[in-house]
Amino acid sequence: MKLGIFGATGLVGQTMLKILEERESFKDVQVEVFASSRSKGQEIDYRGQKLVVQELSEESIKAGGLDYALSALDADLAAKFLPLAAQEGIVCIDNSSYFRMDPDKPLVVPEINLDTIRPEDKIIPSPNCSTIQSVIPLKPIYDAFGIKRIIYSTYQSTSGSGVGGLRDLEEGLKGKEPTTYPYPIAFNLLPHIDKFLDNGYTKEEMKMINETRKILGDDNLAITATAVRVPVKFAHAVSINVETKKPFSLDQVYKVLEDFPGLVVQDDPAKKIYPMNLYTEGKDEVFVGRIRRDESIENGLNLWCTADNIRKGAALNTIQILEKVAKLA
Ligand code: 2RA
Repeated sequence: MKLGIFGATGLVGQTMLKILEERESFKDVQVEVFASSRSKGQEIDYRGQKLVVQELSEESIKAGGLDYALSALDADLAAKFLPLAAQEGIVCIDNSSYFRMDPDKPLVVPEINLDTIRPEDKIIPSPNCSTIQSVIPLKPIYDAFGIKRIIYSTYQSTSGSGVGGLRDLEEGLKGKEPTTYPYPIAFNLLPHIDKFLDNGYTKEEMKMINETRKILGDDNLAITATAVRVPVKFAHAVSINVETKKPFSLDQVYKVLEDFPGLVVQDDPAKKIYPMNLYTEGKDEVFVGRIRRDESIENGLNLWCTADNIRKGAALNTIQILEKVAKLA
């Protein structure tokens, strides 16, 4: 099996390679790395060898003989290159937003909806980072009690904006002006992630709303979201307020969350145990805590969840999809 990493030199591409190295299932897979012409010829260490970065182009895709690709390309480059790769028969797992809402494509979180992938799918989109970590605790609640309404408030780390976001935080702490964000992120919060749309929401907020509906398979779900960038390097947090259709007990909620794969309940306020961004960095699981009733309505529930946005929110989710599609796990 020959696997290409598209966009191998960025934060997500590098994390894909790190996770592939960690996973026994990929030890016999031949890996090739692709990026823009700026990175051509650069060498990347992988399993004791040096991988030479190739320029991603129509020619290199045609000549590559790849079976699968993990793509960490931006939406515009994914739009340009993935259909070409698909035409060559390469199955592409895509981290970009470009194909996510295409009604002819699935939108996959392996713990939830692997069954939506059809054998003929050549481009398989992976959701937005903050969506992935939110739908994982929501899915068992949806199945057990039904969901009427969701209110998301996100606290998203600067790595979500790539190296530029990390640099703005680091340099901002030394008093330098930002170059990625419109305002300083050091000692500040920005209620602004991605572009503003005509309805006053940002694209990030609408991604959470639309992608959640698609993954849970419920177009009528009432959802609202506020997405905020916070001065944290890695891991996003999301405060989730849910109104369920059926009544629940908190014991039932704990049980369905504890039984769900990829989810860890960290919730003991008396011992000051709750999920935190700092301790989530580098972890594969989604963490959930601060589980309590929203006492202002009849069937209301509050959750706080964290996940490493570059791992489960991006690189790891695509790799878990690939493992299933290529029958490696
Ligand atoms: C962010 N959701 O955190 C983005 C990354 N895909 O900005």
